[in-house]
Amino acid sequence: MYASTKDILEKANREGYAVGAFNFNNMEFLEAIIEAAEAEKAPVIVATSEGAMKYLGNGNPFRGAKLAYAMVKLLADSVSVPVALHLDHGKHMEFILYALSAGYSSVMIDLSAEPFEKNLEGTKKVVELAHPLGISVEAELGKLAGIEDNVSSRESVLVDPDEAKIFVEKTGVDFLAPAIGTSHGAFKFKGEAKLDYERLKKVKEYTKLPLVLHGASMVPQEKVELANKYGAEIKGAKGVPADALKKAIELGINKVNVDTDLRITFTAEIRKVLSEKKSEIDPRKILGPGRDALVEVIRDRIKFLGSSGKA
Ligand code: PGH
Ligand code: CA
Ligand code: ZN
Repeated sequence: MYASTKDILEKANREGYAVGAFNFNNMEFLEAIIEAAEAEKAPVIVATSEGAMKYLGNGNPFRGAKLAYAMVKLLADSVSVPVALHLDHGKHMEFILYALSAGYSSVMIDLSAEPFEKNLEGTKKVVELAHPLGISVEAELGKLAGIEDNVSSRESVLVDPDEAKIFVEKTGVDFLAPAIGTSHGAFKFKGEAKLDYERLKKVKEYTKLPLVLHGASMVPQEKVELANKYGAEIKGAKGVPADALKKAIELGINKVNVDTDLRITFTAEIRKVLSEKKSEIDPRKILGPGRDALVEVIRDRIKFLGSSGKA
């Protein structure tokens, strides 16, 4: 059923598990995510970025937002598990407004690259717009570390727990993404993967909100190898290790954002089909195996996060 992100995440926060928030750009990804959630009897969040809105609308993001909502609503209402639609990394007010008026369950306003005061003011404005519509809001504090960042610059961009407390009180935001050392994409760590658990623990203690981990893909090595075997060049790809993700969930992460793992899985499978079946020209026979591979990976991830059976 089409659901509220807030209901999904507050239950996860009370009961101490995490829910997957999976990005999609097309029908195949969306169907795979919802099929996997239904098979696992798990609540799930599906998310479009601003770029996904543009892509779905073939250049018209408001049309993309409405198409995303129409597809999600229809598919969500055809299954028994709660499915919420979220705007991921909303950075521009027009995209926030497209999501609010299209019927999204929640929006992220990401002003984390701005100074603290500007982030606070902008987030507060979005909360004031969204809450009367029954739509919940996620914000981010600190910047996600890039792979090239050294330790000293990393320190300065991670979330400040004292700021998090003030930010949450003043904005009324529903969920918070604290930067604790992850980054987006397939190359997350140069050396050893290090997350700042002390910071995470304090942010949870000070805010008590459902917390969000961005850049949470695990980058399964068998998928990287499959992709590389069939012509990809993503050697050295590295994600968040299993024990680090487990520990982050134990310390209060309730929403785990996953995009990269789905991209690698889908394209690896398609590379395989294209290279093994050179006479195949039916897009369904090329994309279909990609969709099937996604279902398996998403089911595994849902189990790992602890949300199986929580619908
Ligand atoms: C993410 C996804 N989306 O908002 O944070 O991160 O690149 O690790 O999948 P990944
Ligand atoms: Ca950021
Ligand atoms: Zn993110």
